[in-house]
Amino acid sequence: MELKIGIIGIGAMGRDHVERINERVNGAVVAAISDINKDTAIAYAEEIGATFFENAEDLISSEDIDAVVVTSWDPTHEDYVLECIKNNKYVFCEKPLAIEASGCLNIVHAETEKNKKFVQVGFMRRYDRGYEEIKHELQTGTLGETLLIHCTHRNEMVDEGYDTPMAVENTAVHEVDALRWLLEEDFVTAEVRLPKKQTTKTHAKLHDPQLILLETESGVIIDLEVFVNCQFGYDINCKVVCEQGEIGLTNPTYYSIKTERKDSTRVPSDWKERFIAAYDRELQIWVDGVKNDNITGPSAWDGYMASVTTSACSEARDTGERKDIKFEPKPGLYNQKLRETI
Ligand code: ISE
Repeated sequence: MELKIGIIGIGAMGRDHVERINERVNGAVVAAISDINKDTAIAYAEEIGATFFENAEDLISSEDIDAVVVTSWDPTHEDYVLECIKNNKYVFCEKPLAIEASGCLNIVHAETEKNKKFVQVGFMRRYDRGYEEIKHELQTGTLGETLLIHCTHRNEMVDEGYDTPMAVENTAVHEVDALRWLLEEDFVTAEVRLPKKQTTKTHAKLHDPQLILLETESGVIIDLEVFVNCQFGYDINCKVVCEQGEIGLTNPTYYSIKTERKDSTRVPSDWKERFIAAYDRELQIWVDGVKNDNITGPSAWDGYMASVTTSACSEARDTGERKDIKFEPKPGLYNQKLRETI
């Protein structure tokens, strides 16, 4: 049986997922779309052979739609996800799950009331082969205790609409989730340093770069450089320092060019290129999970924890102080075992 998926929001990420589902994911098809830009959406629906719904709520409740993907404007995520839960429909929602942690909590409560997980959040790094290998290595424990983690999250450049808080909420949020998942523990404190020296390539509303420091429950300290106008490409690094060695992410690459006494490999242009395989696996595993009535990816609780942590980072940045990260008790529904890696 082919899973009939409805997608709300057909901007760049929405179209990327349409292509992915229709061309690379097995067992699913995009059967419907909805978007506030009606004319563009109607034309696009025709092009891909999907039904256009003017009203996203009608798409969600339609009997012809088995599951929903939300890639609309961030402030609309919470309502659409709640609507899906109300209609007992599985929903894959791009980050952020909601604008505020309280919104994520509304979703957590809606799920706990039904005692079922309907929501998966689009934290694709959990499906990246490199992160999976690191997690696997950590689980074997052969390198001893984890002590420190050094990360960089660099984007080639961002537009003038991108401001200082977005570097945390939109960008660093990926490390926040990936590292919680890697270490299987939560963060307890957050600190943000805004270096006096900034890149001349930054914009009026953006402090670039920023340095985030997080500490976990067991005492692992993470330093994360967020540098979103680094100019040379999309550069994601993660080095886990253990008692007896270091485990590091490498950029996936299949060739190098040697010329003029230089040996070079490509730096990806953006996250869609860098994490293409992770996005594909993420949606394939989600589709399989929906069909088996058991989704195992990043949950609404993970969306909430990411939001609580990034809010603490924002507060730390604005006050210049180290902030404690406080969160609600975790409902039992979210204690179910996560997907095994690799
Ligand atoms: C973007 O929204 C993403 O999700 C990317 O993964 C991240 O690297 C980028 O900084 C964000 O703006």
